[in-house]
Amino acid sequence: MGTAGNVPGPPPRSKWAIDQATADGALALLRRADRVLVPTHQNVDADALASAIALCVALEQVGVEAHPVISDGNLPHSLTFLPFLDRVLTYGVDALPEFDVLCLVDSSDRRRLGSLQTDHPGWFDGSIPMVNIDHHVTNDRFGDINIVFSEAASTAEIIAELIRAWGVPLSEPIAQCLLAGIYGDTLGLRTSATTSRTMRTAADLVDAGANPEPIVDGLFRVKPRSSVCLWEHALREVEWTGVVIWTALTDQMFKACGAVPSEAEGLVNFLLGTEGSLVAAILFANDTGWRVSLRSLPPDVDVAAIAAEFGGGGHPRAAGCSIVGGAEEKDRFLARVAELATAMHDPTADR
Ligand SMILES: [Mn+2]
Repeated sequence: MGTAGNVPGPPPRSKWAIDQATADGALALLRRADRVLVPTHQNVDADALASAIALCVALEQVGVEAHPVISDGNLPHSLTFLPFLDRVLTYGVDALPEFDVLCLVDSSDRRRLGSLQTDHPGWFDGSIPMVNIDHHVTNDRFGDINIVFSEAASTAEIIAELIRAWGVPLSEPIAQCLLAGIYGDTLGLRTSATTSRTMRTAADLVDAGANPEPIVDGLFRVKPRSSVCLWEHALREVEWTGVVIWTALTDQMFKACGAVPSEAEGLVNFLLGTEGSLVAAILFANDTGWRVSLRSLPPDVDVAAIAAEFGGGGHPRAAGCSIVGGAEEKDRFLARVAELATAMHDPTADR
């Protein structure tokens, strides 16, 4: 296949593979458990929750009792289209059962678990066996068994492969969950992390009975009026430094609109389409300062590396961190992001 002009070719084929002995070892550990807890990261997204649900349903088919748990107690309205939500426990709302093994999916580290982890640090200190299934490049491999592939575009892709390795049949609800996870992290097979393999896995899931339409509606089309209200407020406050386009969201804005933080997730991707910007940022005001969501447009700007300088992490094109302090710390942060992004970016590579 030729490429026209200076348009780069497709990304290299994704070659990651789950070692059969590792898959068997994970299943053996999970089978030894009386009960497994599968907590999601805070600000749960489609990939995290759908992967947790799919994994628990698959485990049930091999006789393992496992429960997905929303660790920060907040189920985003946009995820209510997922199947088997009645099986999901919400921390702080539902009583958690006794458990003896933990399986973390889509969490780069244990601190990502939010209030579940801060309320019960002893559960995550290594005394309870842990399986770690993830695709974040910043994953610190905290598990007793780690199934971590940063080349995978979503954790759901890894779960699909793991279920295959375990020989568990791919039922229609499992396929529906996994396709939702893939669509969630790839924005409907559109991000640069999306490989031909991601698309093949998605096609296999459709063949297994998954229906993309309710996923596209649920994730990208249908939104509450409160989201439009929040976007209206956020867009009015947008500032553009030339390199960084950003806006800040305050509690007052969320209150005025009756909106929740997850309703701002699409906004950062919208801002990223601004010509001339390298990085888009949304700053969520909190008690100690700001929680920041970062996205990069050019492939050579690695926001995971930028976020890491501020104690955060994520993916090269989508990452997050926190700023402690007030307006001065915020301005210093934004200036540093601009400086780092400019240093990383080769303008001659623009097309
Ligand atoms: Mn993910």
